[in-house]
Amino acid sequence: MKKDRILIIGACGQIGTELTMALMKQYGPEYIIAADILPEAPGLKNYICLDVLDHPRLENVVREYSVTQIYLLAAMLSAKGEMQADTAWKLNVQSLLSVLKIARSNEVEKVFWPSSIAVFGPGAPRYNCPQHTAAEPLTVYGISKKAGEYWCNYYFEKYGVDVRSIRFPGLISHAIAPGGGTTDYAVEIFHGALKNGRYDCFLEEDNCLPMMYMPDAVRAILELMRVPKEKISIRTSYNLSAMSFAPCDLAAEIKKHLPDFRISYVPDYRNVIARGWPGSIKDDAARLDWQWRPEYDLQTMTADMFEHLSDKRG
Ligand code: AKB
Repeated sequence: MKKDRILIIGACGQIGTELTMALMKQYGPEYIIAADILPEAPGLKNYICLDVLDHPRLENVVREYSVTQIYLLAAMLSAKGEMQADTAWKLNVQSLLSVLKIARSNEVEKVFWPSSIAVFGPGAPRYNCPQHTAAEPLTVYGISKKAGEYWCNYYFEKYGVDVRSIRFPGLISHAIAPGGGTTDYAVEIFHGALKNGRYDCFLEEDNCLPMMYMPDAVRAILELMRVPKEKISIRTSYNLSAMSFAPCDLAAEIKKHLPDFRISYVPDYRNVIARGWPGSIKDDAARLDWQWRPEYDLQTMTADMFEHLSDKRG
């Protein structure tokens, strides 16, 4: 049987850092090609510096390493995307089109690409937002993810490219800080709490959003990529849910660990972006098609974050 060779584009980013480790464990480090825009990534075997917008070089890498699976994680997130609209659009959509074309004309068997709750806009139900509903994104990032979802569906329907996708909520990780997202407060707050005992939150206290702890997100990707093709009923992108909370809920949970923790609210333009997104998500299709179940809730995620971050601080 042919061995899988996995190319991870954006291996040093928020999802990539932990997903690369998990894929190395699953397949063996020799089968993983980790790529990112950074000149080097100490500790990553088979690391290559790659600009995902360089189509000919990307295709050469896929051919040279006989890549069978591509995980495309390079993207510009919602908050930063509003500041750099053209760059965000180009990076988020052009990279996907490039990967889909390369997958189609080479022997790439599967592609993974993350979408986001940012595809939804104010027209979607605020709570228990279903898989199929009005998706009227108001950010460049959201528009790029919505367009990307339909490109995935198009390449599957028209050319049979086996591309799989998840609409992620805000992701929380102790391993790496996110950059440029609207949900980043949920990570920054832990660092603020441990370093200064306080945090100035850029969302209003009751601005509820769907969130997920990174170990659940990584497991979701691994599970989705293992599911037999015929079980996958959604070829745009699957809704996925784990927990939903507002900044005041997270602050209250943090106080259980650090009773003197103080939070203040200084909402900025990111608060407006978050108000346009659903506060919670229904993920019946993922539960039915590939038996998705989250493991972490607000309590267990918070405890685990403190355990890891406190270890790092010694
Ligand atoms: C962001 O805040 O932009 C991302 C997302 C919800 O996709 N974390």
